Amino acid sequence: MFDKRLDKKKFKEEVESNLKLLYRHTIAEASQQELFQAVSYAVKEVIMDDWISTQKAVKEQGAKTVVYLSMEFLIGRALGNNLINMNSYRQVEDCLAEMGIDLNALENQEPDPALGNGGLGRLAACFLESLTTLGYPAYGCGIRYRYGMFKQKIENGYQREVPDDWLKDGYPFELRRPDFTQEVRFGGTIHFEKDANGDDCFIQENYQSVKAVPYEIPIVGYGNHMVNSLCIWDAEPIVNFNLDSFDSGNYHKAVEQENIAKNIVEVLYPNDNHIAGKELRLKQQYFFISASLQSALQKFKKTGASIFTLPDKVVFQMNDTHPTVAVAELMRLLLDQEHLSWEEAWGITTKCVAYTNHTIMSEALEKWPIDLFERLLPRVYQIVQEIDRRFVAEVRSRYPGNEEKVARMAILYDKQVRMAHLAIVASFSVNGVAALHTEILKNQELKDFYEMMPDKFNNKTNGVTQRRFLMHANPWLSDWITLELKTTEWATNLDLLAGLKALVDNPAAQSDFIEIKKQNKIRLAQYIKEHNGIEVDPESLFDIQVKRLHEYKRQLLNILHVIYLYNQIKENPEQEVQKRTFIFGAKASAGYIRAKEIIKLITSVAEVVNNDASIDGKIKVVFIEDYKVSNAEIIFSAADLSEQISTASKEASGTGNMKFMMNGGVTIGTMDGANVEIVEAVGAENAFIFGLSSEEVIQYENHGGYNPQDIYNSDPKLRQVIDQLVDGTFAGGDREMFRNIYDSLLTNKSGRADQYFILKDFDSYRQAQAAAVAAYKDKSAWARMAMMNTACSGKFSSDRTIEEYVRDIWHSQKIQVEGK
Ligand code: GPQ
Repeated sequence: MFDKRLDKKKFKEEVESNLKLLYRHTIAEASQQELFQAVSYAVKEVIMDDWISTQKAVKEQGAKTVVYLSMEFLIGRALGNNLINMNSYRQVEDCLAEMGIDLNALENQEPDPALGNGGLGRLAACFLESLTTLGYPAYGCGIRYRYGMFKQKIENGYQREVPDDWLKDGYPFELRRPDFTQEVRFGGTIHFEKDANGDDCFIQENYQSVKAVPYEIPIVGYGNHMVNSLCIWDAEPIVNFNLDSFDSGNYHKAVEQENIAKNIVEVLYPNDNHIAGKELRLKQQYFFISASLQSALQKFKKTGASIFTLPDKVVFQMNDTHPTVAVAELMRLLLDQEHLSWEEAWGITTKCVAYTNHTIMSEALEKWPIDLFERLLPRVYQIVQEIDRRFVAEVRSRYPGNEEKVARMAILYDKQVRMAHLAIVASFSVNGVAALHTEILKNQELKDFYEMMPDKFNNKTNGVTQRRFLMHANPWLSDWITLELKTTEWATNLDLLAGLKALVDNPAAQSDFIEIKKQNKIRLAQYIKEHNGIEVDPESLFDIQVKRLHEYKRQLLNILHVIYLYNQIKENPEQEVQKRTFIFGAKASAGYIRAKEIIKLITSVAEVVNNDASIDGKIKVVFIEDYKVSNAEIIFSAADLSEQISTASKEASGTGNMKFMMNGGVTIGTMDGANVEIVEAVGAENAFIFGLSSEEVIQYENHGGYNPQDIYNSDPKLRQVIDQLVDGTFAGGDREMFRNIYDSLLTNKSGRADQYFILKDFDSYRQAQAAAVAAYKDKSAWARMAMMNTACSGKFSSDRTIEEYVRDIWHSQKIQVEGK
């Protein structure tokens, strides 16, 4: 169905005219990048009409708007996905082919806007896409980082971080909106004066301020003409040089302001599930929150409605604790600008804000030193103090004499502001991101809060958009699904994939499925050849772990198991074994030393294994450089086995697990996060589950851990693997290179020995791996398993997740947008 406005002739003319306007070039003269820009502008031209219509419809229909506040939006490339969602991908592909242009090559010209770290940022992007596809008015608010997530280079086996200058050629899909500029103030001193009416009036002096300028990126819904916006804020200095009359004082002030503005949005902190606690990070948080809330209130006030109806018209969903200063900022605006009483302001705020928790990792829970917080945000801090004072009084009256509880629950405690507590106290909804995670929040991490306010707590199991991760990422499988189901409806109703269950025993369907997987493996093998120079065999079992590098995600368990296999193959050279390719992709936070050591271990094992002629290519190890949304799309579709092996209880949900599943990857994993629900959906017989349960892990943790030495001493093959970390086998004879990893597993030099239960779970993992390989031998049985995974993945569409948020939290309504 070609979007009728994307008339071929007109489209071609548009591309040519864009090339002329932007570059004074003809098609023949244009570079690939110029062609990408010209084509993107031509596509944007069409999007614009729907964008305008959507704005109009939202206004006219007065529907409630979801405002998704997030420090991260990992949106990935836009061109291909916009075309998919406009139902025009194939037509534009043909049209460009007629002009001698390869759409796929153009897509590779697009920078991959990496305004996020990993799962949390990607979830926000999937949510915006699903909200739009489902017809709900929504916008995301975030930061227009000058440099997003760094690019990863692997040099000599080590990760090197290279700045991601994603804006260098200009980003065609954004729109600068200077008329919606806001001022954001930091620091200074505050006092109150009486105004003419005798009311307290709040005065801030000697503050620094910056201009927040929004850029909007269109979020295109699938086949419904709806276009929502992602609004990302840039910072600009507030004073302008007046070249005629500046004295040196002004000059310095101007330069200073320029620097403050530049610094704020300079770079995304590359920490995932970990808080660096830097002042600049708090500045970033307040910067985009203050701008977003001021702007939301202005928009609302334009409608002329009473401020007391704000909760009927907007809901602010806080993506983890990063945006939770929103609680106090909304209070500030209602108190100081709208002149409401505390009770009135609190009544409104607590009906407008909701909080999603994404982790139980204690190092990820944000706590700001009070002195820093107060210095940077003096008025906001006063408000937090008052929220805390009232909350603590409430806890005391509910639990008289229980000062331990007060200490555990207070917002301000031990010279720190606990952002999660601020969020929970103010929010009308607190949700976890998978059933198991929410249970752990209720029964462990947030137990006190759950007991005091049980009604706030709810679960919203994550999901992912099938438009990007199936339709765009895996066109072969998508076409086949459409052919078999005789409809494209699954694009917006993923439960329909259940219809494929009828085919899982059909030999013809099985061989189609195998052939599609093979094509995807060949595509990935080509990528690996081009980017890593490693030859991998598409007939081998592709075993893939791609995600951020974190000890709790246990890439270390995976690579230790690879070492174990390597040893077995070397010891038994005659034995027939399944050919396997172990593929990793992971960025480590720049300051996370252990994570970087694990990358070096993986690349070092790869070096040895891949170059050992004696094992005859039976196993290969590949570390894919610079794992990001764009290459993720070709990775998920190529997996036979999906590694989801976090220490049980640690992975809140995981979303990569869902992307693999949709594409027919079979999970090898622990009963953690959403794996639990994946297994429930697909059946335990169609996954390989191993390891401690979350209860067992928590039990051990509550009793100081366990003793890995016992396992080391009783399992000689595992001991051999661990010893190889310090005998130079994978380090060119260097016995120290992996000493820290070795120590972390066996001693408690730096914290608990084997904190992530790698030795404890090793044997069970080894067995699960062996079972997977045995199952893979039977091609037909494996195809059945893989097909069952696709067929049962309906639940993991972010459309389902969004409908649940709407039903239980947001209570917003769909709107209709008339296409032009
Ligand atoms: N997650 Cl707190 C991140 O990606 N970054 C973070 O800073 C925090 C959480 C992830 C979490 O680890 C995954 O289990 C989830 O699937 C994901 O958020 C989305 O909820």
